[in-house]
Amino acid sequence: MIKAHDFVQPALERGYSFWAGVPCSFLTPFINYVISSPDVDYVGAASEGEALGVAAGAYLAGRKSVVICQNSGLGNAVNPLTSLNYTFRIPTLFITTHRGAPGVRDEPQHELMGQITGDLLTTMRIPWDFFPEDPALVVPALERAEECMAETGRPYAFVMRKGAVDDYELSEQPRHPVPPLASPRGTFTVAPSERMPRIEAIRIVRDTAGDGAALIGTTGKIGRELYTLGHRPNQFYVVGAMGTASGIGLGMHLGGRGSRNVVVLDGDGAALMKLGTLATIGYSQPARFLHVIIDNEAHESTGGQATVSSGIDFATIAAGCGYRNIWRVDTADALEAAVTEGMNTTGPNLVHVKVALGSAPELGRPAHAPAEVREQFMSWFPG
Ligand SMILES: Cc1ncc(C[n+]2csc(CCOP(=O)(O)OP(=O)(O)O)c2C)c(N)n1
Repeated sequence: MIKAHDFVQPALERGYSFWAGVPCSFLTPFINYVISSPDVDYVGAASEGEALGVAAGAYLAGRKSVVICQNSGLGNAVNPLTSLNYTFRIPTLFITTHRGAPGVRDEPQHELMGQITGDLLTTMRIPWDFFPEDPALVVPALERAEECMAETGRPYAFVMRKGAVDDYELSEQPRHPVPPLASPRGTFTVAPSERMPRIEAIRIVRDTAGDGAALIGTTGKIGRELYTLGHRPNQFYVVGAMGTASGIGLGMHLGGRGSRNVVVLDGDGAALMKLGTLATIGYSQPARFLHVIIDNEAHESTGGQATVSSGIDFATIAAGCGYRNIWRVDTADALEAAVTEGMNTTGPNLVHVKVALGSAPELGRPAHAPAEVREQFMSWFPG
């Protein structure tokens, strides 16, 4: 058994100061220490997939990051691990517990995942080892993890067994101030058949944001249309890991300590897939964060199948989550005005823009390889 600080302090000395995760009872002493440590920026995520998005965003802003979770959450993490971390070569240090370990009495819901945890990591080509349980083994274990991640540019995992870390009392957790409930501005006035094309909305956001703001385009044709309008190093296309664009934007803002405006171009389908992230954003209060939900009421990228968004008021949801300024728009002028104000007033802010169903003709895919996009973005982002 080790004490939490036996691991966290040497990790901090190596620069791992940005952590995100979801608790597990096996993690309690460890996570309590992490949350209580003044030197750690910790984001309590709504899901493990979101935690990986947030940690990836922090990495893009130049921070070494760690995700901690239960192995049940490994299921929630598979998509970002395989199509965000792997694809872009984002080396997050991943610590998962080992509920249901063979031979250890545990609850039935952990039985299968307990048996396959190591195999699942290996299948995802994530090198891993058991979390060190002797203080003398911590630094060598961290060195091995760092060597691996430097070599592959991809995650490395530690699997934490029951009782690996000694008890640590949870200190009082600071609560972020809750802003007054925002009143969304604007209403939708244009008939669905008359709405602007999605690429027109993206063009307005891109032009208004300029090249001084980080622009994150979600999975599918939003990212592809953003690329088609012209690649710039401040643009990052989340080609996989649908739903994580907003978490990536949050991690980027927090990791970069608000040094840049961050603008997320989300889809209605993607926003719905990780709706919990709106709560994490509202709680975290990133001041220079603008979330634009480009709503065509469909999964247009996969053929136009309806989402439930025609009956969803994202503006009210955002207000309830703690966003500060919120607009509903469906005209070009109103979108430009909302983005301009949204980037110049303390956030988190949200623009819900309704657009027509359809795509730009002959839409290409990013010709830049994901790792190249990531490298360019990181060179652009101020260190
Ligand atoms: C986890 C995951 N599920 C499903 C998909 C397939 N997929 C790619 S884009 C997309 C639709 C995205 O819809 P939305 O966010 O509303 O954007 P739109 O295409 O309408 O602009 C889907 C379902 C995926 N890439 N990843």
